Amino acid sequence: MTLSTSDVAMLAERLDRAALERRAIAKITNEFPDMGWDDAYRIQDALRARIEARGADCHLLFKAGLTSRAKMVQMGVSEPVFGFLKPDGQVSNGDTTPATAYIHPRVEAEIAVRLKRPLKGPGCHVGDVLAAIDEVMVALEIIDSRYENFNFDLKSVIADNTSAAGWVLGEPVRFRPGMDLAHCGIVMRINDAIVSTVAGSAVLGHPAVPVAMLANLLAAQDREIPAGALILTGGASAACAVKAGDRVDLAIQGMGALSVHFS
Ligand code: OOG
Ligand code: MG
Repeated sequence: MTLSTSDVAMLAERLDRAALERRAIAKITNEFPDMGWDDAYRIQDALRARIEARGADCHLLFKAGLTSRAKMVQMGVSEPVFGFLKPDGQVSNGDTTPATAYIHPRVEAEIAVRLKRPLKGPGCHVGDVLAAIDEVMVALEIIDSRYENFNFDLKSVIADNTSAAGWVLGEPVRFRPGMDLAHCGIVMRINDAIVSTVAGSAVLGHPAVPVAMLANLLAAQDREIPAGALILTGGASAACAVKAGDRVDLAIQGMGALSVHFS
């Protein structure tokens, strides 16, 4: 831990403003190269406190990111990160969202899970996660880094709440034993052209793995993933830039499909 409480507050405000004003900023590690991992999550927590002070309730909305090899290669990093989703970022399935609501939006094909019971680490593993999943959903995350040219390192992106901006969910599907989240096919199309075909196992071998990692990370702060939590498990393939006029369709075997349009 190297940042003072006032630096943490100042950086959270800088990132919050950049998002509100849709203006990209330099990555914060340029100015604070010695900041620690704990500092990065302290800034993210301060950012969440600012957003919740405006009336949003984020306590059931979690996301993992950089959980597939394709995403890690695309962003030049080697470890997953965790953040939260903003309630007002949700776009209904089939709806239109203005491209101007973002700085430089990209879409990601993800599997989302909803828990029926809490998950508490340390020692949380895939078996615990599978026993706790109530529903699974097709999910499209609309990420939007607050950093210029989507250029960041892990600490900067954690502080920036892992580029969280928008999200779209398909219809919830009851999770049944035997439902295979690793070998299900995932197909994303933009304007009818296939941009990715991948399987659930692209996400750390199984999308339940990042959920267990999140429970274990929260345990270090004596927190848990509560019952009822929604978790986006991370892009299974590289993120794709989108612009006004684009239509995105995402289908996952056994879970259904969703679509969203950018105006
Ligand atoms: C960081 C967030 C990544 C995912 O699903 O991998 C993420 C980024 O790539 O901007 O949400
Ligand atoms: Mg994502």
